[in-house]
Amino acid sequence: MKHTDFAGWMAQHQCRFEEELRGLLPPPEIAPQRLHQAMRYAVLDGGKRVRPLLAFAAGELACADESRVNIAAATVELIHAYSLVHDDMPCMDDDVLRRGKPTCHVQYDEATALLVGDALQTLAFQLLAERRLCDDPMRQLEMIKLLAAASGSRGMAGGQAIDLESVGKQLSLPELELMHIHKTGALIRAAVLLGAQCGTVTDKQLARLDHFGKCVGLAFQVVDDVLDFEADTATLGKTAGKDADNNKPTYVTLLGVSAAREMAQNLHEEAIATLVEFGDAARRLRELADFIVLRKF
Ligand code: GRG
Repeated sequence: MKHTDFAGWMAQHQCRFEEELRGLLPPPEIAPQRLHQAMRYAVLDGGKRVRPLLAFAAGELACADESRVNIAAATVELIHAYSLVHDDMPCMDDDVLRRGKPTCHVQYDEATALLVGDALQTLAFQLLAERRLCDDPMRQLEMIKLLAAASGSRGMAGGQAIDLESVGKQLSLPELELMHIHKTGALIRAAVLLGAQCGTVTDKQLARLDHFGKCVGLAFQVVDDVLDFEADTATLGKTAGKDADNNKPTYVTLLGVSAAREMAQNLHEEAIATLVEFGDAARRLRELADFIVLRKF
């Protein structure tokens, strides 16, 4: 990797990863063309790629082979993209703008968007089962289980269910935290752990990385709530102010903006403290934690 500054590192990985995704997705000219085109529409040319970047940073820390981390990162991004497509549908958040362009069901149609989500999710698991990510087959099986747990009813999908049930309700801070640890945090945590497990890490190091992932996952959501409240639609590339419009409990409604920012800062400090023993090997993870908390979109 040529770049030593974070911006260069990030840009180079984002660019390379885009090509990787292009190659992993089904070609647009292969039948069923419309579904394949819609899958590519939902995944390519957009998004910050925060989860893949976390996987790359954790992979670097664990001296993993980059070609293996590429696959791990792609599986997480495919699950993330599926969740955004389904979340935007009329039966859920009912939104028209995502990543600066019309949402998948607006650009195509609802039935196609539903299938796009289904097919992206299964593609993620197909890749995880098909490609060699580490030398120990048992560990690879654990990686498949990890992504399944992070995505399912005890992870992201479960968090989304709590989210839908909480509309119009007043949640306590622990309840809100529980929702977000599942809805947003589980996949972010999985990204860090999958990236690291493509390389060499001890169980103790993995536990530290898990705690790091938990802290940045929650910090990501707190910042997301603040941005939804403060930023504009053009900057975010998605409809701003949706939480208030939907009468959803958020860190901003519960704590106010400045206490929410303080909470993100505290989580950031805890995340950084968790990385101390890794020294310079954790440099990119530290920089990503900074990026997650300081981001403007
Ligand atoms: C439909 C099973 C199912 C789950 C949906 C993740 C999710 C659960 C819904 C997304 C809604 C949302 C706005 C969640 C808040 C945090 C979040 C995941 C924001 C979007 O992630 P970014 O900012 O998006 O990483 P980009 O576009 O940059 O990839």
